[in-house]
Amino acid sequence: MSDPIGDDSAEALSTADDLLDTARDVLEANWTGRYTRPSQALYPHQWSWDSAFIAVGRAWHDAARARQELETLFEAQWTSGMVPSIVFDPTAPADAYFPGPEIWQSERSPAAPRGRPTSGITQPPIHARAALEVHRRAPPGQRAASLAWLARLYPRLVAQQRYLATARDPRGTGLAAIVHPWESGIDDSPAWDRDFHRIAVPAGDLPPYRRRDLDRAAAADRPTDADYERFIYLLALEREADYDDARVIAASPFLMVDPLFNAIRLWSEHALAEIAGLIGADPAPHRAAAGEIHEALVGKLWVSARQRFCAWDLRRDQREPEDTIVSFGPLLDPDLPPAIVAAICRELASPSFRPRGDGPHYLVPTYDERAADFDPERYWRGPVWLNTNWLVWHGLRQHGQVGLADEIVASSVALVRRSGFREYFDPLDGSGHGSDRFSWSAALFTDMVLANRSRA
Ligand code: 9WN
Repeated sequence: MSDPIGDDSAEALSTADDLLDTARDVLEANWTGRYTRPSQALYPHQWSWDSAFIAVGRAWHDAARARQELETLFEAQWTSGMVPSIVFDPTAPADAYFPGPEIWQSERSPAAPRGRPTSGITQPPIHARAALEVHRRAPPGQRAASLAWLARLYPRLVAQQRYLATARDPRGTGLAAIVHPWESGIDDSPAWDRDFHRIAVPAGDLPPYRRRDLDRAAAADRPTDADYERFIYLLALEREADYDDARVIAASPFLMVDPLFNAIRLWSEHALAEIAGLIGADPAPHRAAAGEIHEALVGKLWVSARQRFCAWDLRRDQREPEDTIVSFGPLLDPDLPPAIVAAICRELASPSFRPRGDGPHYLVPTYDERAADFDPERYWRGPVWLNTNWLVWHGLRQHGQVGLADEIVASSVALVRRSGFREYFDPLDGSGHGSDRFSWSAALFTDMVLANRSRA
């Protein structure tokens, strides 16, 4: 793309059939029989929000597996309601991923499922929204099975949301806090650098470990060793607290309110209201919960002097100023005031995220390209990811911003055409980074292209 908005969306979509076939192959190859691995080499277990994204894409051609994907994940839900970020696959080799089950030791928590090792933290609660999308795509002959599935999943989805609204909101702010950057799913984002980089790992505190990700991906694409050490240190503190939420929150040096995480929570509450209507439950509590999150998002995370949503470091009561993809998350709120929607769209179309010039450019970078530490290749510190593209695309369409939304689809198609179903992409030259044949890239590409074709 020589021009950031030059690719013709209609043409890109009509010529994407070969890529849709490859996307299907990727999902097929990564299917284990019960769930889909994010990627064969780098992520050989089940990840929480990956499974939700994957189910959304799969639903277009294999509704039964899409349902199974989410059901498998929720089998490992903790009794607290928490859905763990990783469910470990006992058939994967022990050295397949670090940190593995022997490091997490989820069995230390009485709330963890017995005999099913998981991580001890969560990920963004996109699952209710994903379940609704899966149901909407059910072929007519599967409507009854799909409704029965929704009815089975509903109490689990409600428990997941209730957990976040209670255990993760100890100060009653209306917003859920995360205790580890991995919980955001946007792990290494500059959005919380100021807080995260203050964490000094005491010398000799961590036993030696070997990063497995660097065996399988380029070091320049992955988090630095210093950041990785902080990730593992936080994990160790949470493990020491036996993953007891009150103790973790009291001990964690990282306590962050992420606008994207909470916008996803809100979006899922609206989805739960719709699901409740479909299965004969009461939608009202979900609409009320969404309303409360809306008030808190706008009241506490919108920084009018900066004209953007900012992450909130709860420990220091500071709004983080970095301009990242998480600031666009609240577009998922259908009740966002038009003036705020307009401000977000201005930022998305600004030189920070969509520079106009002679060189190629692809949407949407995950960090302000004009920031001194913008890095077009490193994990969450600049590259385009297809899951954040999908979320922003949904948010824009919901607010009638079809032009910008179509540009995101066109960029996504152009990136995949150029580099395949990579985990993330350099917004400046479109090169692929991280793992290859990445499941959510295949799934969400499928969803964006097919939904756009049918304007579904
Ligand atoms: C840690 C699986 C996961 C995604 C996250 C992404 C990355 C893991 C890692 O991979 O995180 O959970 O080892 O880097 O940041 O969003 O769910 O695809």
